[in-house]
Amino acid sequence: MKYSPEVRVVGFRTLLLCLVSTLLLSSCSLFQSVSKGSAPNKLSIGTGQTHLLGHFESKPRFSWKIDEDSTAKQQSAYQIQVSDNQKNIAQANLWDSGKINSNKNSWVDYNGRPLSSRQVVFWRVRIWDEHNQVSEWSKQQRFELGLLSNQDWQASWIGHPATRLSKNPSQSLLATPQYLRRTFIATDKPIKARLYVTAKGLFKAYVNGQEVAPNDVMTPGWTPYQKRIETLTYDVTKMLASGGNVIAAKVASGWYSGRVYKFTEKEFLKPSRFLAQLEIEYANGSKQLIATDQDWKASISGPIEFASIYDGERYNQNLEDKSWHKQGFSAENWDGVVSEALDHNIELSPKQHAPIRIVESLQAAQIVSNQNGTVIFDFGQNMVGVPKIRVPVVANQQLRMRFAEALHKGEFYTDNYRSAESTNYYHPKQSGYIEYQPSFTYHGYRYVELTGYDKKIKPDLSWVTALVQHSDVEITANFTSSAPKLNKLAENIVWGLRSNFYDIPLDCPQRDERLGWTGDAQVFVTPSMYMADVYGFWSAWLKSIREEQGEDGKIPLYIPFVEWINFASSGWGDASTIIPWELYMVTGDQSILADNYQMMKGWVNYHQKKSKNNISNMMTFGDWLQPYPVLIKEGDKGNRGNTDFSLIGTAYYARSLELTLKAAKVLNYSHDVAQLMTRYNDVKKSFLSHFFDQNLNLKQGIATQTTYLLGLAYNLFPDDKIALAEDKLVKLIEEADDHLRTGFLGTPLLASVLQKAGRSDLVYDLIFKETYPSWFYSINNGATTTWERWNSYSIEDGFNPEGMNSLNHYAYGSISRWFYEGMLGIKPITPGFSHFEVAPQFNLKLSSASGSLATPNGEINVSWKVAGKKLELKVVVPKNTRANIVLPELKNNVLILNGEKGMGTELVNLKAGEYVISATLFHIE
Ligand code: RAM
Repeated sequence: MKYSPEVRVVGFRTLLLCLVSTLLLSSCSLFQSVSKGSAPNKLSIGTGQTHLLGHFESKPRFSWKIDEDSTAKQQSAYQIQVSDNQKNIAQANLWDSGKINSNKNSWVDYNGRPLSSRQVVFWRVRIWDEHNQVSEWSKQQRFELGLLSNQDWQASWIGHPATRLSKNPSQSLLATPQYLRRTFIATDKPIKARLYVTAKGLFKAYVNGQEVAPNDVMTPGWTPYQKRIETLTYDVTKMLASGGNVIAAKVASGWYSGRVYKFTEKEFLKPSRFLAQLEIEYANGSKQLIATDQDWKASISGPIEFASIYDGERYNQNLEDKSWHKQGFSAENWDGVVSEALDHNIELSPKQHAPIRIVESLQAAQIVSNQNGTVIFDFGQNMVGVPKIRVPVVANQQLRMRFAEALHKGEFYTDNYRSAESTNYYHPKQSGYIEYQPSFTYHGYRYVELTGYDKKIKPDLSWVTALVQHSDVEITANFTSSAPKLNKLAENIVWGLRSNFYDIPLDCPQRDERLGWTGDAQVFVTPSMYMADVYGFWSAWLKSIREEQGEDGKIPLYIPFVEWINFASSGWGDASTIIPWELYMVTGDQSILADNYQMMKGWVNYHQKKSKNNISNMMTFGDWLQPYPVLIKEGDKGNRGNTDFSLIGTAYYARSLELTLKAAKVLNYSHDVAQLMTRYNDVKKSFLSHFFDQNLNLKQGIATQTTYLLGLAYNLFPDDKIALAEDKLVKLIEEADDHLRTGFLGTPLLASVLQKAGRSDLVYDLIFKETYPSWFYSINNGATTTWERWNSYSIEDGFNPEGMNSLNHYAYGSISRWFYEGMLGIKPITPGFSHFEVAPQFNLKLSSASGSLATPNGEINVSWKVAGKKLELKVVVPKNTRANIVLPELKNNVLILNGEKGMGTELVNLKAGEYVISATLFHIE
């Protein structure tokens, strides 16, 4: 379908539409007097942090935005002042950047006196607009650094001297959780108190019986613990009293020494350790330090008898003493602790991104069955977190909580949890109502089943609330359209994001896996950036990847690495080049390239080691879970698809070289540029000659959609062969009755390749396909998240019999990238969207679409409607950016600008403002 629009600009909020070619650009500025503009706002530091306690950088990066109501459209200069004195910020005793002529408004490096641990810092910024008019100063932003190095710690790791082991509900023995406490006297009411805290394992900290951070869960999160453990900083000033105080914690093994895939028994037995440093300041200037040391008491006889990430928790009310963390409790029966010195080679550093938090609570939607003392609650949404229950129980009658993502003919379907028990037990001491929410486990579920409650009382929806947990990132996704099923898909994809952004990017949140699989991550990074504020999340995980990279450049399959599958895979390890580059394109932050450049180089060298004459023989998971695989060997499940493994490896080798080359260019590493360029061209040439004949037929093996997708998406075909490759791809799609035949690697490439080939209509066809394999197929079969397999479940045939069958995998959610880049048409021209394109792909399947994309400069908004032959498009261009609007066949049309006729071939370099464009669609094909 094509449109021939007559374009008419009918209105806009902020003055003019610069409807001209680049030549006319200079006449496009606004000849209006600009009064002192309002101050810049939305200040943030680091990778966008606005939570400013315990910051991790000694050299912070500063970002801000131009106020939306300001008359300024562009920034021409900025000035930053940094001080340790709020009242005297004008003196900027730490740093005054002076006036810097630049439109840069994010990720500006601090360049002043070195900052140190605990330091309290104030900063502000002002800007000059396009007419050199200076703004007011922004409000000051205060931030405080965490403990930046191991030297800042006087505390020791502590824990119970003995290890008690328990099993139920897991098949594995695990060290039981520990309870720790210490009393101390505060000489006065503090004016400031900070708790710096972490664990080898998981912790929940308390001051005087009060939970320090009730919504923070599973802290400190998951890093390569043998290299680095993150620490958290909390303000506990108000929790402390003059006189006697208690600081306490409960700790469990978590990812540190709990069951993670198949840790060896030996590692299960390693008990957790706790580290805390409470630093108190008094009005008279004196200070007090309470650190974890020999003076603490410990118990392994608390109510949480068992806790495992995969298997659940066991809680025994008989062992509960509600005052264990308060004053007045006698810890006489508790034991002394062992204390262990800090490890020289394990870095302690402040957490780089928001912890996992309870972000929402959901009410149960319905009770789906209630038979023989077993009741099943349906939350209507597959999700991740823990339940909070308030349930009537009978003394000494165990209450059991099970979880499921789906029901199968009314039955609880838990097969796909594999060996993860995901079951909680509560042993009540007395009859009556109990309240409970697990502390050290999490579940991926939609349904909760309770057994063992007081049968005399009729189950009630209020018994169970779902506490939704994920890394506390802001979800910005707001794509919507005239097609309800498409909107449902968009919603499901966001739930996939919410479910799997669990301190690290997980493949799935429910079975005995839940690992940071690199392949899944590289296909979802960009869409996730369009849907949520996840830059800090990704850049923190990249640090973990760097730490896990082998000396030979090898990138493990999942990060953090635990001993299970110990090799590298093409398409997976390439996360190390793809993610930094994609993040750079979305944010414009060069430091993400600088930080990861050595890793990128290491990985392309590893590719080289795994290649002969530029042709890869690296292992690969292939086009994982491609539908309709042709089974070649007996017993083969076809999980790796039919795209030639060596072709995949070589394509990724070339892609990683290309991205490393691009990074070297941005970073001005000219020596590397020359070398990488030669290697890249060589691999490209080999790719073509080794795998394809003159007519782009494969020399051997099966030609798949992904074969041509890889070549096209990664620019591996020469210009004069692109059209031919596109034809071959389209033919393969047509042969599949306009269905995709792609797995994890091919699927994310479909939309952009087809759009480039001028076949956005085919992208729409694929997205709107109702039959297997397609996205809507899952929705037709009741999906509320994205599935691991195109056919994980069908109403007709039930569950896919394969054990590997997650109903909450984000990988196929990669299509959401095209909701933003295709349907709305928003793509960066320059990194960070300071210059971007809006080229919406219209199609009869949609009469409207709208949404926004958050960029470092503010939100880009696009919405369009098509009614009959009338198109109405609205675009909001954020301050300090420029947009090109690309409409089909625009050059044939007379344009009307501000009521006046104007000629233009393109809508280019449009400045900040709101643009409303009407067009007539002459003919629709
Ligand atoms: C599965 C994971 C993941 C995938 C690997 C190859 O077990 O769930 O999604 O990347 O295998």
